[in-house]
Formats: sequence, structure tokens, C-alpha cells
Amino acid sequence: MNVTQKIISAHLVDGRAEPGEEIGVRVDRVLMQDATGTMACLEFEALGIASPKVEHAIVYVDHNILQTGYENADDHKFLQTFAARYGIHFSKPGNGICHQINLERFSVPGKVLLGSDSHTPTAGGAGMLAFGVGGLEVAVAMAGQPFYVKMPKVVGVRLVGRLRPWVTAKDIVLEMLRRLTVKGGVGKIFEYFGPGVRSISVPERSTITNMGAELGATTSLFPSDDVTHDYLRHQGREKDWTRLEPDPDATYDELVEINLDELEPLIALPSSPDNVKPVADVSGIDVDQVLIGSCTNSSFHDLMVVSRVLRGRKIHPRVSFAVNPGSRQVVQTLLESDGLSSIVSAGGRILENACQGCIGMGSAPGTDWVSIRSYNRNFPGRSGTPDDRVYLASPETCVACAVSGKVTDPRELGDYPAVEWPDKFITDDSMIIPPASDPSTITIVRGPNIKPLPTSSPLNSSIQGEVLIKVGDNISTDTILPAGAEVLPLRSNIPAISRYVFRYLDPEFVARAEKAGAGLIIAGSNYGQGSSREHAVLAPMYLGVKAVIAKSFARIHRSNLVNFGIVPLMFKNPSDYQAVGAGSLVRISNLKMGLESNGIVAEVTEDQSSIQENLRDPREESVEHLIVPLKHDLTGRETAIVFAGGLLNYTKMTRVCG
Ligand code: MIC
Ligand code: SF4
Repeated sequence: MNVTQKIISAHLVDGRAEPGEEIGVRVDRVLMQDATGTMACLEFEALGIASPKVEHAIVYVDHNILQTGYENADDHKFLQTFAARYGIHFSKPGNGICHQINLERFSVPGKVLLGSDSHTPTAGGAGMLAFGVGGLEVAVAMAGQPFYVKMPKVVGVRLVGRLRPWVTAKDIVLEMLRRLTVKGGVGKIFEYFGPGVRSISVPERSTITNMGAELGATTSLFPSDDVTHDYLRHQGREKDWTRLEPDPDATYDELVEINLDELEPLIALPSSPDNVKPVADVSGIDVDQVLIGSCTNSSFHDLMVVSRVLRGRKIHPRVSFAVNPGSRQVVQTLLESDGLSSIVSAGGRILENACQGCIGMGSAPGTDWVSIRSYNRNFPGRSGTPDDRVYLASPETCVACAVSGKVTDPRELGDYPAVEWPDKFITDDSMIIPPASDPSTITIVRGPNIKPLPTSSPLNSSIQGEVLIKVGDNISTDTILPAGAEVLPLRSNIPAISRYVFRYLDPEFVARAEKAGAGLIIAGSNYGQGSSREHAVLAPMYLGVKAVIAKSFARIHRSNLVNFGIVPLMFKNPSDYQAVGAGSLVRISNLKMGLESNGIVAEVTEDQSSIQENLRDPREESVEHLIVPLKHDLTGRETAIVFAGGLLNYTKMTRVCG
């Protein structure tokens, strides 16, 4: 068996683990973060369970860090008191980014982790099978239900050879993106194996599994071997280690091979993580901003290399340079190893150990700036600046750019600095607050920003509405519902955050949706790639969106649609995408029968009155009136969820019924 099969077979509670079959998997641990966690907590509360039925649950505060108004601080207080009351650990703001802390303190090889953040697979670097999902799926897992997913294909990624100096783990995953694109991982788990994995440390492995999210993968993971043992020993957690490697005769559904000796420094150009080129091919472009950190590249080693490069050097006068370390442990260990002083001396800005500029929580680039970041996403506008020009590269490439003021191949910096880990990392968990021993003493504090959970009603048997917007391929959740310092504080307030749906792509969208009352979205392929934010479904739902018809969907967003009762439908003939324009009226009759028989058709007309008055035979095709065949890939369980009006209703119903 391969490692994925070993973990899944030990956790399988429902279904057959054959690619494409729906399986139910027992969840050992969950994580939430503040930006998705307030909803997840409200959803858990709505399920009426006293405390999580998993072995460990934790909520981190790492995204909504700026306190420019009362909202974020109120959310933090809500989360802290909620966690204390409901048996959940709470990681205080200032402790660091959820995925980095989870790797350091809570990763356990062989366990299944569910997290309300798309980069939860970061833990796959330590041999955990970790899935990013919407908050509601985490809430349901905390209620003791299995995690349901279509069994992905397991793609073995065989690493051979050894990385050369200045070529890094980031370049391995950028190479994966270059070859496979942002949709290359949909329906797949990437399991890394082969002789090359032995030379890659756990934090480096985590850079790779982290950015599996950008490939659209269900998750990514590495074996648990001596390298994993060494990492856990540095964390004082040897007892959590178990060996977990593929059997010698393990097979995979597909294979990819990367020869590490042949890789060179790579960079993703604006504005997609798969727009990858060798750094050498784009060198010389003037650079205005460099940011190093985020959950992708903020380990001790990452920042120590940056620090060593900056010894005796200065940041280029034009460049605004900042670092956001991954965790308090990283900051403390850097301090002990004299890793911060050269960054400061060189003219670097040290930001809080939190998500920061990665999600537009500050550090938005200026107009026309070229911003080079060691982060994982460069979707349009994600930085907080419309028409931004964000490039993604390794910390090594970033620091080379910061020093020269131009895109620079880091191999031009000379000898690769020697960086050793200290014998042990500093492990101080005092900013992780355990749940209250007597929950009855805790009052949950709900500031005015915490609005009640929106409800979704059971689906009608027919859907009718205007096409409110037609979008192209690879639309990310950052486009559907932007993040950034202005919008993120509204994550607990759906009426308020709904004002921002498609804000940068189509500023008229909200007004149009409100005028129409009900409607649909037409999309190309891989709709909803990127984050796990269920707000990218909740807010459109609040504005009356009933269905999305796309060429294909990204996994987490598709599940979020189902979980809130919005039907994800697909064109049977992808070329029909051309035929349905924005403003058309669409009617889908007898949805129930159509979903059951997979024989759904949409009646599309440009002339709204003809459908509303129902004067014409809808089967009669004309230029103005089309019949568009649709399909879906909902399982029986998902169909029931959609008809129940979402997973919350469905879970309540099925729990009552036993
Ligand atoms: C992201 O990187 O896009 C986020 C912000 O971490 C999201 C979660 C969110 O939108 O709150 C993610 O990756 O799921
Ligand atoms: Fe935070 Fe960025 Fe990582 Fe998302 S990708 S968890 S915003 S650091």
C-alpha cells in the first residue's frame, strides 16, 4: 500500500476507497482560524453539541490581525470565550499562523486532520492526511460525523536526485504548477516518495504540501521517516512519531517524476500561481516590494537563510522589504540565533507573525508596483491593490531581488549560506489556551459584529432567475468575495460582507442581484479555486444566487455550494458556455427528477417576458430561446443535502433520525 491508502484504510468508516467513490473518513483532529472560524463556531453551536467529538480541536487567530475598528477584536473575544466554553483550544493573536503552529506543535503522522482553511495540507509535510474544507464541514466533524469526500486518485510524485544550492522546495512545487497547472490536482492526492525525499526537511516538505492547494489537489503528503522523526525530536515531540512509508510494492494511480538535480530557481508571474518561468528568464525587471513569510515559507530555516544573505548587505533603496515569520517559535528561535538583527540592519521591516500581506491584511502594493513574495497565491487583487503585479518565488529568490532591486536569480548571490537548526526549537505553548475546566463558568461574548447564522431553505423543485454574471476560467474565491483589510473584519456579518461580492470584477453585481431578487452564475472551468471561505457561497446565497452553472468546479468551493444548498451544475457540452449570456433568463424545471436521472435541462432566453409569462413551448428552440443540457456529479448524499437546504439542516435531520 502507499501511505495514503494506509491512512485511509485505518480511518475508513463508509464506502470503498476506489477513485471517484464517495468515502467517509474518521477525523482525528480539527483546526480553525479566525476568518473562517467564527462561522464554523456558530455552525457548531447550531448543531447543539456540548463539546467536540475529536481528539483535538483548536482555533487560531492569525488572519484578522489589524484592529482598525472593534470588529476583529470582538471576533477574537468571541472565539476565545467560545473555545473555552466548548472544549476547543485557542491560539492567541501573536502566536502565529495556524499551519505553521499546527506543524510545529500538533502534527502527528498517520492522523487525519480537517481544517477550515485551504492550506491545511501543510501538515502533510509531517505525514498527516490533512484536508482543507469549509467551516461547516469542520463543525460537522466536531459533531462526530465522518468527513465525506470522493476518493481521489493517488498520484505518486517520485523525487530523485538532490536540490542544488539556491534551488529550494518552493521550486519543486512551482515546477509541479508549471507542469500541471492550477487545475492539475483536482480530484487527486499528491503523495511524494522516492530517494529525493530523504534530503528534504519537514518544513521544506510542508512548503510543497501547502502549495498543493494551488494545484487544486485534495491534499498532498510525504511519508513519515527519519527526517520526520528528527523534526519531531526538535519539537520535543518524539513520542508523536511513527514510521509511515509506502510498501516496497506500493502502486499509484498516476506517476510524476521530478529530477531535483535538474531544477533551477522558478518564479510565478502575475496573476496565477501556475504562470511559472525560470527566474533567469525574467531577470532584470525592476522590483518595488518584497515580502517573505506566510504559511508557505516562514520556517526558521527560510528566515535564517534570508538573514545570512542580508549580513553586511542593504535592501535596495527602491524596495519596500518586510518579513512575516510563521510563528512565535520561529521568532524566538531567530532571536536566540541572532537571525533578526541583520534583517533590521539591512533595512527590513519585521511584521507580526501572522498572515499579513498574504491576505491583504496590510502591505498592499502601490500602483503599478512589482511585488515579489514568498507566498502561495497571486490571484488578481488578492494583495489588496486592484491590478496588482504579484510574483511568487522562494525566500532565496525574494531576498536576491530585495538586495538588487531587480528580479534576480539567487545563484548570483555567491555561496549558499550554511544554516544549522539549533539542537531544539524553543517550545513554549503558553499562548495556546486550553478549554475551561468548568465550561458552565464561561459566558460567550458576542460583540455587535457577530450576526446570526444565515439560514438556507430547502431547495424548490425548479430554479428560475437571471444570469447575474458570466465569468471565465479559474475564477478564485478572492475574486468572488475579496479578502483584505476592509472586507475581512466582516466575516461574522454576512449581510455586511455580501456588499463585496465580485467587488473588483463587477462593481454593479450586488445592485443587479438585489434588483433581480434571484439568479444564477455562469462560469468556466475550475470555478471557485483557492480558499475554503464559505463566505464566497454564503454571501452570494444571501443575494439570491440559487445555482452556479460551470464547466467545472474547484473541490472545496463545490462542497461549500452543496453545503449551503446552492446547486453546482455543469454544461453537458462545454461549448454551450458560449450560448448563455449575462442577463439571460434561465429556468430549470423539475430539478429533483433531473438530479436523480442526471437529465437536467436549462431553458435559456434572452427575452425575459417569454419565460415569465410562460407563453411558449420551452422545448421549441429558437435563437432567443435555447435548451441547454446540463449535468451534475453530486452523490446521493450530496443530492439529499442540497434538497435539505444544506449540510446543517441535513445533519440535524439525520442526527434526529438516528
Ligand atoms: C487564503 O489563503 O486564501 C485564506 C485566507 O487563508 C483562506 C481562508 C479564508 O478565506 O479565510 C483559505 O486559504 O482557505
Ligand atoms: Fe494565511 Fe496566507 Fe497561509 Fe492563507 S495562505 S493561511 S492567508 S498565510
